[in-house]
Amino acid sequence: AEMHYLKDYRPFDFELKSTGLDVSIHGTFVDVTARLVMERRQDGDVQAPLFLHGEDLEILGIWLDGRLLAPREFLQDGQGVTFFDVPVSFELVTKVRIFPDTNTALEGLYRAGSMLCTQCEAEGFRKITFYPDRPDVMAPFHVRIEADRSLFPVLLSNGNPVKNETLPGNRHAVCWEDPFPKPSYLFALVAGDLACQKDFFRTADGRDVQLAIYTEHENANQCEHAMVSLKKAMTWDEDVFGLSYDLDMYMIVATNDFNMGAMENKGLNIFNSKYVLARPETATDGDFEGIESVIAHEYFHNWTGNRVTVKNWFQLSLKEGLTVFRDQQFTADMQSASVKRIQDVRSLRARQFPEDAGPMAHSVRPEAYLEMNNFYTATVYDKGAELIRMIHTLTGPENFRSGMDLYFARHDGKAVTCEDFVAAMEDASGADLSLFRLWYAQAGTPVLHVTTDWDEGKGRLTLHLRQDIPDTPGQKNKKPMVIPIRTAFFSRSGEQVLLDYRGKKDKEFLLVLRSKEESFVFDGVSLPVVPSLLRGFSAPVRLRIPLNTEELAVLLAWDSDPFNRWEAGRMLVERTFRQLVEDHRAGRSMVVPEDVIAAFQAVLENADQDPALAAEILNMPSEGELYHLLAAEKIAVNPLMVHEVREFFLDALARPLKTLWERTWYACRTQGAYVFRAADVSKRRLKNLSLFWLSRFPDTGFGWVERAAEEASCMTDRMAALQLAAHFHEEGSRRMLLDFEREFAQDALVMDKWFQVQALSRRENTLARVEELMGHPLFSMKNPNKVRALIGAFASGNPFRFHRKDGAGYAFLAERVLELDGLNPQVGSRMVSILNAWKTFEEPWRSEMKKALMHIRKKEGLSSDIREVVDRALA
Ligand code: BAL
Ligand code: ZN
Repeated sequence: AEMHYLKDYRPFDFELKSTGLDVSIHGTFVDVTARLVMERRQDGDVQAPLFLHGEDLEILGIWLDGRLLAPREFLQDGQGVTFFDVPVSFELVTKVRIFPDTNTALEGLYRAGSMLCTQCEAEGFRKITFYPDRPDVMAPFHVRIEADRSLFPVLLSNGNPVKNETLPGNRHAVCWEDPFPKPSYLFALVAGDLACQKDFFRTADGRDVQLAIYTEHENANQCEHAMVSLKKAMTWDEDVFGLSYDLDMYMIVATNDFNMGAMENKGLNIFNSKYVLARPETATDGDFEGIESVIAHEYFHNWTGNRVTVKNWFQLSLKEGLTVFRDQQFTADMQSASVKRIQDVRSLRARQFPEDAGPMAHSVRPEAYLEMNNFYTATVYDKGAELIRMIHTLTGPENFRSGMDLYFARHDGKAVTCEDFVAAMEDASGADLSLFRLWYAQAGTPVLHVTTDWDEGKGRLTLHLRQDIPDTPGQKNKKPMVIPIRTAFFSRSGEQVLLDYRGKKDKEFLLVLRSKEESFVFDGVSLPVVPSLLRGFSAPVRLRIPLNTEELAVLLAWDSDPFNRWEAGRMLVERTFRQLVEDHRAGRSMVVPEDVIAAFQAVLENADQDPALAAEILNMPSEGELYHLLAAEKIAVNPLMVHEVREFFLDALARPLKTLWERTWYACRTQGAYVFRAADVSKRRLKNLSLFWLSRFPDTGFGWVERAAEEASCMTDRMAALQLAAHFHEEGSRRMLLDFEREFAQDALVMDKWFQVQALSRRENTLARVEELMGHPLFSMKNPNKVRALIGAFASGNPFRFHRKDGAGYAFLAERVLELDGLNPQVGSRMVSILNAWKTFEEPWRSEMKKALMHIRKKEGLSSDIREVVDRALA
């Protein structure tokens, strides 16, 4: 593999008129015949040879306009095949053999249990056949699949089925036609013995679309929630964006062996079964939420991604940022909008901010990549969605909708760029987004510094704003960006006050910082006010504003923006934590101030007003989140110290609230059968948060956990109790885990939870237990869900036990990464990225992490996926 640069982009010199595939499935191999009708583009290089990508393909024959080519008439290497002499218009037929059974990378065509399925994004199609495997080459597909009828009764591909054939020797074939031209990354094929749940959806213009969810037979009864979610998503996209589905069929296939969450192949989504299968006895509220949002995300791609696709992979955020924004809006409408926003920002800070501050930092539209699979990142997805959200804020909802309409009117059926999207938004809204474009090009999280100046005599308040954008690898001395800042002010008694800004009285303002520094002047400020800035997290920046405990308590209690209430709570905790860290380092005794405790006590006392929000506010930062907080302030992380200080803080906060937590636990018990609905979900969340706090008391804690476990009647409550037991009680958890294992040994997804709970245990012997669990008959390094549940959860979800001072956690991870390098480099690359933050740690952690990275780098023939990450981490 070699580096790819955005600046080197060139259009393809040929036009692909149509693609015909004939896929013949046999015992241990599959033969793929591709028929490509092509024409040299007159506006291209008329001398250019024809290059087709192709990897790990055994050539059975190549025909040009019906003539079998001799091997000297083309040149094959590890990347593909080159033809130096092709006519202006021609038909090229290639026949290759591939081996899905030995494909452990789960890219291209591979075996997943008893079925065969594909994953082509980004560059997997080249492992199926020779092809111009780039997203700007689009063609209508005609696909014929032939296989044994007993082993593979179901044969699926994109579009509509047009023909069935019965063949000798118990074989059969199905032909599929996809009339919408598409790039190869959206191709899909599934063959297997699958159960199907059917339904239909009537579009706004009265067409009936057949809906089908395919699973293995034993999971046939677990698709109802996915189906309901799909219909909700289809309705929402019509209501909110005027977008209807286009084909006659929409199919989803669930598989246990999948690298990602799901894949939006045209008309035939393939899903990690984690995002399809659910029933109350086996799935948690989080699982139900995840299914609803991923089903919607993949469905929304049909317009943002498939109908309008990307010109090259540097533009990935064009479809991903936009589609994440759309699925966030959808979830906000279906569930609690404020909880959704809080959780998304929390995850942005936990995953994207560190990425933006680390060795893999890249802009939302990256400039270069070695391995494209490494750029399916929090930056491209989640920061990308924040960029769309800022455009939405800057233009307003109506203009945003007009911009979307214009975007589809201009670009339907085409492969375009992020720039095309911004231009459509600009043209439809009249807004000037020229400076805004820097967000696509500049990496790094801007820091927004705010100071206030109150002239009591004049009744004038001035906000001084300044932005700093940190240097990132390959990018220095950045230009100021456009930062939309939703702003309001509160009196000390919690009223949102009316102020004058540029001659206009209002209660909320959209301030837009466009230069390095700017001051904003408000009049009519006769009494002291507390500023509430960046409401709803209106820009992905780090806000630095000196508010004291009293001011933060006002916002925590009274801010009319629920996000900023939560944010005030966070600021309060972070300030307290930093003070405790200083005390700890100076050898002073630590004290949590009374007024901090009182502020959170007030939230808990009023929790019934908005249980969902209270549960978010009272859910304290994890150790991992506190590492990021310190790293952002250039304080080297000492995991032992963070643990000790956080535990001290939690104890200090738990003690005075004990009876309140008990009362809350009782008050949040839901009656009757499990229903996945927002009101119940938030009650369960607050109840299980109560249990967390109660479980911390050494004398009574396990009693509470046992009691909660006994009366748990859904998986959400069971898992909450099991996790706490696994943290705090060796004997008790052993028994509960054994029972759980016996009950669910047959259910792969539930067993993922069982592995994960143990990997997350805060008990001292967790690393040894994780190593032991690798030998469990149900664990497999070949299954990405299992790797994530055990190794991923331990290394990224259990920082206290992973970041051992002796480096044993790192050495363990390095061995797993080397193992994955040979099996599944994509998953291996995700695992090794956990070490990217090594420079933010104190000694000896820092050196131990570096040692693990160097050990990995020593391996010869390291995959490009893992090599790219390790090289950048050590650069
Ligand atoms: N396109 C890869 C999976 C997704 O983002 O939907
Ligand atoms: Zn996506």
